[in-house]
Amino acid sequence: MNIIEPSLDGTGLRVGIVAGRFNDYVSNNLLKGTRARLVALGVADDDVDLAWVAGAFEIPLAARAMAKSGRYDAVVCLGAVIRGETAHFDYVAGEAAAGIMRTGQDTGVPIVFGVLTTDTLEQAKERADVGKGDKGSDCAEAAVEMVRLLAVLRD
Ligand code: INI
Repeated sequence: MNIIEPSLDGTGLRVGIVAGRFNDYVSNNLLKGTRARLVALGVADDDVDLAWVAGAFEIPLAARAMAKSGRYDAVVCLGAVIRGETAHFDYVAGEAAAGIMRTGQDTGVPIVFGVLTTDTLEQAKERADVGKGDKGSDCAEAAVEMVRLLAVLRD
């Protein structure tokens, strides 16, 4: 069996980030983790572009525009949808997830799903916190790994 080893070499990669302003405290912490990890993996900070959108519902459209622009090797989507008391959660979270997945499938550009879906704000804060869950950092790794993996698979 031949195992395709994962590469986390981010040298030379250009990454787009779309972040939802809704629950921006959480998004900003996710962003901190993503940015720091991208740089640690060799991505130049100047090669990372960030676009804010109103909320998770808007993320797929902006991510698709970034992916189709040809300017980015990967797009990272960051945000937080918190259940609260309303059924709105299911629509926003479900459509964001489906739209983000579809964007990757349709464009062939790796799109990373860093939209937290939690029952409470506390859970979202904990997962986003750089010193705790650091989900933003995981997203940076997933982006770089997918770019490198697809390059091998498409070769
Ligand atoms: N957007 C979020 O990113 N998180 C949420 O928790 C949320 N809630 O709870 O409603 C949310 N709603 C806004 C939505 O994403 C759109 O911005 C809005 O509906 C305008 O299209």
